[in-house]
Amino acid sequence: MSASTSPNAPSSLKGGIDGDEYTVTPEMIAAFERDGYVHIPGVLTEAEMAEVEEPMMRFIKGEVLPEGKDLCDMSGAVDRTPDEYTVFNAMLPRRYLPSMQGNVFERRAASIARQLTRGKDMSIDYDQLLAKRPGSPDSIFAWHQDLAYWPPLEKDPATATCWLAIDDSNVANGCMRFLPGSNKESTLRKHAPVRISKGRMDEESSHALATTLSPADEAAVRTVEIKRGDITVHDQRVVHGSGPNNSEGWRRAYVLAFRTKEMVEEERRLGFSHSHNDEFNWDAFHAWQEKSDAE
Ligand SMILES: O=C(O)CCC(=O)C(=O)O
Repeated sequence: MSASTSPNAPSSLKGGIDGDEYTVTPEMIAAFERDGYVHIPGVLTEAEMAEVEEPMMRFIKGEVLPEGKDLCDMSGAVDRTPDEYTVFNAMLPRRYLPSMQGNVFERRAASIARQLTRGKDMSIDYDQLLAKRPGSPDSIFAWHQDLAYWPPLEKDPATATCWLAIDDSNVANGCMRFLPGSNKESTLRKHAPVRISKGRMDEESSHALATTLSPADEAAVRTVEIKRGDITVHDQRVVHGSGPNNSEGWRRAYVLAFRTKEMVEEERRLGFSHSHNDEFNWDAFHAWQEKSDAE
């Protein structure tokens, strides 16, 4: 075991890499349940990072091309070519590059998702590569709750979304930020499609959704700076987003979302795969939005 995380904890409570697994500490589980997210350091070693960085670069260079809307700009812009995207988003990389399946991040994140949900049967629901272009003031990932993107199905909704930093992630390059405790709110906040005003783009909406924060929320926000190889894990309800990349380098992240096996099976049965090309995706969202607007 390596990468101990709680220097003050008795050694039996220290977390860290243990082969294909990563042992999380009780404090990490408590933080995840309380705040809706947790920072877990040292999940991949520098030697292991190549196994995930190399395939990611094949997507960024355009050597692997996701179909249709699975390659998009999550800044909200809809009039750009991939070499102009400021929040470059490749959905479902393990579908488009099957050699990624079973990689070291998948294996370790699976053990983390299981422990953070106290032993639930968790499966990979989707994966995603997100890269913010250097010096891009609009590379903002709008505030949202992940559940707002997904159909409200009657199965155990537990989710552990593991966000791996490929580059050190900090305020300058647009690290993740969370509103701790928002995961405990009884109802989902209202979301609307993001529109960036630029040329003809106003008329169209992008895949991205946004909710707004009150001044009290703004004061409570935590920006979470993490190192390459660290992850944050968030649940399905915590409000989160990220600021622009004002640095000279890319801010790259590899996201693996685990949901309960029963939920993933139900989503697939209904034709929802988290592909942005899914018909079900938008139909379900609009129906649900209309229903909640009427309430
Ligand atoms: O990478 C980002 O900035 C945002 C990612 C995100 O919102 C998510 O993985 O749910």
